Amino acid sequence: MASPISPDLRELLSTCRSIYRDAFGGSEPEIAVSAPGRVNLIGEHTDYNEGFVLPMALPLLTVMVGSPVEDGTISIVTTAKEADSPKRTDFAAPTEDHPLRPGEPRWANYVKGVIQHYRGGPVPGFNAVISSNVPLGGGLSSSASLEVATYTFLQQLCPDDGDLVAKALACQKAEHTFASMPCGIMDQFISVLGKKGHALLIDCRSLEANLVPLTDPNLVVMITNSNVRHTLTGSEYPTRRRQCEEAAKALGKVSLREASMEELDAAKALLTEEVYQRARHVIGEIGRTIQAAKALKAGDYKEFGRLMVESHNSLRDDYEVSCPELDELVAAATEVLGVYGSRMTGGGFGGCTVTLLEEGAVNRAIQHIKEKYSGTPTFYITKPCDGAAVQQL
Ligand code: GAF
Repeated sequence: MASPISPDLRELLSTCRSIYRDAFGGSEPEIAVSAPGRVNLIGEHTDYNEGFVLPMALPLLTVMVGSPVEDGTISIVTTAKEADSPKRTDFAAPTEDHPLRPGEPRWANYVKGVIQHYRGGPVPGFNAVISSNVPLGGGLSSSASLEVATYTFLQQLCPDDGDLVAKALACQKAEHTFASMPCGIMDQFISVLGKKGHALLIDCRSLEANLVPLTDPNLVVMITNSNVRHTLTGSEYPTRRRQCEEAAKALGKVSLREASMEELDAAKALLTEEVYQRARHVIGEIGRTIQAAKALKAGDYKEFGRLMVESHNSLRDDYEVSCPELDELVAAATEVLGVYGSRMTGGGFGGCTVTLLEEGAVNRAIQHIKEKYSGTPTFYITKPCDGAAVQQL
């Protein structure tokens, strides 16, 4: 039986349809797909070190509707307010001789990258409209949800072999090559493979995932958007990645996943203090993520919350990817009775925190955070959802 369509999804679909009619001569789209954003509960900056992560897919979605066309042109319209202009772009479907390349408008690069790296195909011309309620640049994977929505749309146009892990990898490659962001695999993986009622413990080395149930009605995952985004993200992420590779190399390891804290300490003299600290975060965080998944499975929310706070402190002090606003939000959340733990989530330098708390503490926590935070926060009370899906029009 099909699950009931959520009000948000209904709204996104109806926005897309009406814009589609306006943009494409009154015709109706034939295909509709959606792909979720994500929140990472723990395991930050571990994915590109072949470590573990524990994200869940969110009920925040990117929707894409459209139809194939005969003339080999791809025409896409976005409704994103924050997107650079123009909001419509037209280009020829790629061929071997004329591959797609990144360019302007920038928002379209995520779509073009996925078309270029699509594993089915050749991709024919098509018209499409995209709309999303994943906050852009909020650390909830708006880009991965756009990439995965695009890939899922292409699967309807010209099917690939249906390999879901390969799908996530192709979307990651699109982000590397068309958005110049050397991200790990977490965001694309969870947007493809998310499961309702579960977080996923993903082993980013083997790309295997274990389901961790999150169905206790007394337990709430609350996201708080700081509504700030510092411009450092773009340059600092590749630097962190390089520092991790440098540390692994000095330790004689393929990745920091292979290294223990004892090995790191023994090699301290070979590393700068900064690189040592980066590696200490990653090695500690990989261990914490495994422990946290065990705690969650056992219903030990206090232990899970303790590990969340430890993770935040390590991201703040050793990895240096937090910012005063995120620190304020975490400090305020952890002062509230009934809150198990809180931490920054995603790449950092702004965006969101994630807080685990008792159902009965939600109003109290929102009130307290609003009073304490120097900015204007936005709150999302969320449940784990399924990954990308084809939708009925
Ligand atoms: C961003 C990246 F895209 C992910 O791959 C991951 O590294 C995350 O930052 C930090 O955990 O979302």
